[in-house]
Amino acid sequence: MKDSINKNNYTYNEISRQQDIWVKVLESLGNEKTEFLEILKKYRDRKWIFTGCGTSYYLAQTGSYLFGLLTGIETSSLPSSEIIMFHKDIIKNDAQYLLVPISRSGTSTEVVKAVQTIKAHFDDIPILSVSCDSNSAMVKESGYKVTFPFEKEQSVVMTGSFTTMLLSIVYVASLLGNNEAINSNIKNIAHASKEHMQKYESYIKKIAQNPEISQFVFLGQGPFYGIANESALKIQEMSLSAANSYHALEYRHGPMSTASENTLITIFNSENGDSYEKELINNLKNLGVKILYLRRNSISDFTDDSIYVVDTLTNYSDTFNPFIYMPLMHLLGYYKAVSKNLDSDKPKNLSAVVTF
Ligand code: F1P
Repeated sequence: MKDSINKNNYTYNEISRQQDIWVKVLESLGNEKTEFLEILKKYRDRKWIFTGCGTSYYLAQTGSYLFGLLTGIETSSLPSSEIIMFHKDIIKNDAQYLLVPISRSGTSTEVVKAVQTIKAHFDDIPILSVSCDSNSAMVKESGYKVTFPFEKEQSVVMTGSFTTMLLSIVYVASLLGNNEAINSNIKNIAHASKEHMQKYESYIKKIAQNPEISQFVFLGQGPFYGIANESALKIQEMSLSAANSYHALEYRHGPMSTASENTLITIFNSENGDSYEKELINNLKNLGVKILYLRRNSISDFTDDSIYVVDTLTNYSDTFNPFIYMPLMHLLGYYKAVSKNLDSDKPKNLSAVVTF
């Protein structure tokens, strides 16, 4: 599938290599299993607040959701700036919380300041950093860490780092339940995701090349809300296109007034969402928009030739489909940029780390 443009593009290479990295990262995290389990057991009665900026904030949204689902631990997610500015309103009693700052670089200003703010104002909030850089300022300020060997991403836009850090969170969470099905899905997810990405790459490329599409909307509920937000950010960063994201049914309450025949609406199927999504799709079709439906293959009895459909090759639950859906959204952003003659390695007005 690689053509010469792709081969020389950091972003494309980092999208393509992501599943291979997951395998190595899981191996490395496996060596720290006992330490992770100790942290989980010690702090399981606290509320774990996941935080980050940009992509890492959207990762906090999906990561906290899945972490809560797998462990039963109470979780929430916040942009790091909220912690800097509103920590006094957020933290009621410090002994009841644990902070999980997330950052590819570990140096984004707000996430580092959020960690410092928590340390300065509260005596008893443990910090468990998640990062692709174990030597970063954020990690050094934290008592605990989830880090792994990671060949630094050269691109400004975060792609493989998002899914890799998400998988590290799911892995750590899985240790508490030690559920056989979950453990086996963790082992298989890299292979399944790669196969899926390769199968659908040309399909996604074709959609991205449709010149009629200039506005993007991403709809997801539950763990897919963070995935919808991250997908919108990828399209904005890479292809400089207008993009928004919502909880799926929220789109009907106002935002759909902006829909047109130039809008592509991507819907991320969830186990709890099936019946609502079918109705939503029928509703949206009346607006004349284009629709891309990423869905579990177990509901493929619902056929509709007037929309784009991607069926998963495997029957994963909502915990694992983020790893199946997200790489395709990376490719959508990448190929939309290519079709607009933009270099996704050099996004406008952006740098790999935002500091101020
Ligand atoms: C987060 C971030 C990205 C964004 C941009 C700059 O960095 O804001 O979300 O896409 O490339 O960096 P980090 O804190 O995860 O390193």
